[in-house]
Amino acid sequence: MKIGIVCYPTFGGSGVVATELGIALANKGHEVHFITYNQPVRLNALSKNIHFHEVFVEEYPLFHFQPYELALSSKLVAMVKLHGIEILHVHYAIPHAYAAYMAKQMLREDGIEIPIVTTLHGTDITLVGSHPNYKTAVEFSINNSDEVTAVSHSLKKDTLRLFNIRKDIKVVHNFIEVDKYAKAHKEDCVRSNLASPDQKILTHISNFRPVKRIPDVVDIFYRVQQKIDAKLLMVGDGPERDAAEKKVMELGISEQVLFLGNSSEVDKILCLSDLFLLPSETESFGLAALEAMAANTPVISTNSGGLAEVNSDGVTGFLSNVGDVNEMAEKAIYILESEQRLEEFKKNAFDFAQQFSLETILPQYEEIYRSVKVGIC
Ligand code: GMT
Repeated sequence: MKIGIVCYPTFGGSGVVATELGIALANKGHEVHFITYNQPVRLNALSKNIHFHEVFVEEYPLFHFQPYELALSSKLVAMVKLHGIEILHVHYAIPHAYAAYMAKQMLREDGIEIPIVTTLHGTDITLVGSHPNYKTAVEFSINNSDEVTAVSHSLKKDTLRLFNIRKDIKVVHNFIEVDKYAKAHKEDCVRSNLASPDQKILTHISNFRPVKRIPDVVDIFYRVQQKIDAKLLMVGDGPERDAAEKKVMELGISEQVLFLGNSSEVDKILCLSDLFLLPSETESFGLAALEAMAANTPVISTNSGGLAEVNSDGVTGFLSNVGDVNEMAEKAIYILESEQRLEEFKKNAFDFAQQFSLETILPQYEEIYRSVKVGIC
C-alpha cells in the first residue's frame, strides 16, 4: 500500500510512534511518505520505500500566526496526486486531522477519494484538544475521519467523555521494536562512563513539560539517594529543565544528576538503567515507560491515564497517586535495595513489554488500512 504519514517530527511520543510505524511498514514493503515540517528525529535512514516531503510555511509580515494547516493540506493534496498515495494516517489530532479533512475535500473535487485514519495520542485530547478554543474543530475532525484509533483504553474513554463522538474508536496500543533493545544490551551498554559499578542508575526521559512533573522526579531521586548510592540521568529538554537544574543544585545533588539533553538513541541509555521514573500528571500511554521496560528497566510511575495498561503494579514496577513522591521513593528503594528483587522486577518488566512488540501491533494497523481502503472503493 502507499501510505502518507503526518506527524510532529519532534522528540514527543506521537512523532516517535508515527516514525517507527512508518519505518516498519516500509520494511514490510509498503511505500511510506512522511509529510511533515521537518525530517522526523528518528527517521535517520531513508530507504527505497521511505520518502520525506517537507511542508514549507512562508513568512509574511501580515501573518501573526503562520497558516500551517493550509500549507499542510495543500501539500497533502499535491503528494496524494503526485505519488498515488492511497491512505493518509495522521498522528495527533491537532491540527493534522483537520488538515487531512480539508485535503480530502479538495481531492474529492478532482474525483479522488482518500481515506483518513486518525490516531489520537493523548494531549491532543486531554490537555489541548478539549480546550474550548479547539474542541469544536477537534470533534469535527475526529467524527469525519474514516477510522479513529487511540493508543490506550484510557484515552478512548477520555475521548468519549470529553467529546461528542459518533465514530467507533479502536484501541491500538503503542509498540516497541524488541530486537533494538536487546541489541543495545549486548553491544553498546557501557555503564562505566556514567556510574561506578556499585551505583544504581535511575533514568527519566521526557519533553520536560509541566505535565511530566519534573520537580517530582528530582524529589523522588533526592529521597532515594539518601538510602541508596545512585545516579539520575535526565534525558530530554523542554520548559521545565532550567528549574530542575536549579533545584538539583539547591538540593546539593549536582554530582549525582546528569542532564543529557535530547537523544535519538534512548535504547543506549536505557540499557544501562536500573529504574525508570515517570511521575506524570497524566499519560495516555507512557511510551517512554514501555521503552524502559523493553530494556529490562522497571518503572516507578503514577497511576494516571493509561499508565496502568503499561506498568503492572507490583510486577513491572509500582504505581502511585500523582504527587505522592514519598511513596514513589519508598517503592523505588524497595526495588533497588535487594539485588535479587531488582533482577526479578527487571525480568518481569522485559517479559511484560513483549506483548507490545511491533510484530503484534503492526498487523492491527495494516488491517485498519485494508478496511478503510475497501470502505472507500
Ligand atoms: O507526552 C507528551 O507530552 C508528548 C505526547 C506526544 O503527543 O508526543 O505524548 C503522548 O503520546 C505518546 C505516544 O502515543 C504517549 O505515550 C504519551 O503518554 C502521550 N502523552 C500524554 O498523554 C501526556
